[in-house]
Amino acid sequence: MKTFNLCLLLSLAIVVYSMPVSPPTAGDEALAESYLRRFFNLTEETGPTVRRGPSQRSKKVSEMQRFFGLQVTGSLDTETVKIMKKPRCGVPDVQLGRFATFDNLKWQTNKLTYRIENYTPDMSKAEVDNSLERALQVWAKVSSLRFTRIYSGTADIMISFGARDHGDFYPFDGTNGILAHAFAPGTGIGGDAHFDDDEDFTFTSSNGYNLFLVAAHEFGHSLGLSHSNDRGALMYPIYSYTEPSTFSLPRDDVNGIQFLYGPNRDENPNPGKPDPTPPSTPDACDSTLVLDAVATLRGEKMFFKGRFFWRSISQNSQPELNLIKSYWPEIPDNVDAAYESLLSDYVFIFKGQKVWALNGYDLVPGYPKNLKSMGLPGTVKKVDAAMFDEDSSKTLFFVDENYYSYDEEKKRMDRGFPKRVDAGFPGMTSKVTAALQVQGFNYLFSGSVMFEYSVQSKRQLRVLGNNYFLPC
Ligand SMILES: [Ca+2]
Ligand SMILES: [Ca+2]
Ligand SMILES: [Ca+2]
Ligand SMILES: [Zn+2]
Ligand SMILES: [Zn+2]
Repeated sequence: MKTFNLCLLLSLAIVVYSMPVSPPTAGDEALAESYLRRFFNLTEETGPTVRRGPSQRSKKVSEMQRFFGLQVTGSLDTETVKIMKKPRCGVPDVQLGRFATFDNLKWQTNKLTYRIENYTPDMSKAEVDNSLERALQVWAKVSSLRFTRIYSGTADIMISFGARDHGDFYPFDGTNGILAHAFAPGTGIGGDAHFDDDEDFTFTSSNGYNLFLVAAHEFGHSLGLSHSNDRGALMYPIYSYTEPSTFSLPRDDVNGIQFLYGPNRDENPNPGKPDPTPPSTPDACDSTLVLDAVATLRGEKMFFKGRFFWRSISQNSQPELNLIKSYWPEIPDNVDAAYESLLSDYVFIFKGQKVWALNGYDLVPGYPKNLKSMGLPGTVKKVDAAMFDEDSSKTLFFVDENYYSYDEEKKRMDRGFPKRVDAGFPGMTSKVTAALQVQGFNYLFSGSVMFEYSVQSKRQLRVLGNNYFLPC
């Protein structure tokens, strides 16, 4: 056993030397061991006959990195450890891919019963009832499934709150970490959902963990879905907050539940109105993709689209897709514009007449402020795109067919503005939807194409696809 540990240490030391990252601590090592065992089927070291080499762990780290869309290094780097520390569901992630099912394990009926066995002290009983009921309706709305609550006896889906050891072989882990787990369809414990009562569950607030969101995910398991690696899916294993009152089941989950149980054939509850299309996760490979906003952040690039943003650390590595809300619950989805000011070292993000500021990845207190704080006239209700010009230290705001030049130092708009966009960028006659300056070039996005301009000559050089900076 000793020699094995030494081997592992040596191989880690080599990895650490070759990368400018902090080495994993002993705590990270232990966390990784239990995380991979629990969620990626890393086998335990038992006795001298079943000795696993460091390559098995490395394989499991790679598997996990692939699942979460991280750079696949096979070693415990900072990003990987960060994911391991996030609050999540207790069900394993072993199956790769978009919506996945437990080998087609499903209920043989579409009429299911549920029973709430006990309550959490975090919320009123009415709030718990309401959260769980709405969480089941998320699935009923888009499928043939129907749920009936019973108050005694055994239901298909028995729902309970418990802490640590709570009667199955999967004890909870105290505050954070695992929030809940649920069992695939079947008799007895099959279909049941358990919530870790060491968590602080909430009804409407974004503090603690929203019971409706956690439960909607768990019931996905109760109905036969396993984890999805689609960052936008409800069945993604890591918890993230979304406004529950406007929650709409994402496309990947709808596909999953309809694959098992078929669509909802009942009449549309809002006659005249078509059913809302389930929100889908943007695809960097989609050549028709129209980005909301693009900005740099201390050498990284950020591409905003809907509820999401890609974070691109270098042009050679796979960009990482995240939910805006998982980084900044305060910043709205569907932003208008963003830019990095090299003067203040802040990234400004715009939506409507509001502007937020980031210092690195941290929100700057005192924001959101009004657009007027950027020197824009009150007649401007929103900006379409924004860009920082390194040479002049001016910020350009694109509004319809015009653009403004703002002097951040003097805190005022430059004289002679607004100008028509094509006066400053010859040939740019369509609307600018996002803008970015990179190493002497201006990139003006218009819909799904991007125009490259030389900062020096102001000439248009190339027309590029919007994923020129966003490899897929
Ligand atoms: Ca059951
Ligand atoms: Ca926990
Ligand atoms: Ca925009
Ligand atoms: Zn889960
Ligand atoms: Zn349990």
